[in-house]
Amino acid sequence: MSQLKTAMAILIEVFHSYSGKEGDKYKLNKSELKNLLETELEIDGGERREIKDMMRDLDADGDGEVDFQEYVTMVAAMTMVFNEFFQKY
Ligand SMILES: [Ca+2]
Ligand SMILES: [Ca+2]
Repeated sequence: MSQLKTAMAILIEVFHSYSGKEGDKYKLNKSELKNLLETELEIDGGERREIKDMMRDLDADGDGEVDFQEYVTMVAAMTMVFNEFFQKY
């Protein structure tokens, strides 16, 4: 598989490995989101309010959970930040 296709497959796989743990299989609830952020992005979710703020930012349709589209939007936004970082240094 090409590199970009592999990256996409991993994005999908990571989402489902967290979203399928509780409740709606295709959405991340607060604790699933916390697990994903802490494990995959090494964001410290220790502070409860931060996760709550993050959920509110990510939850574009306001249903209280993060669906695949909202997750991809987050990953794309973070990828752009990384890209700027690499261009600077
Ligand atoms: Ca879920
Ligand atoms: Ca949502």
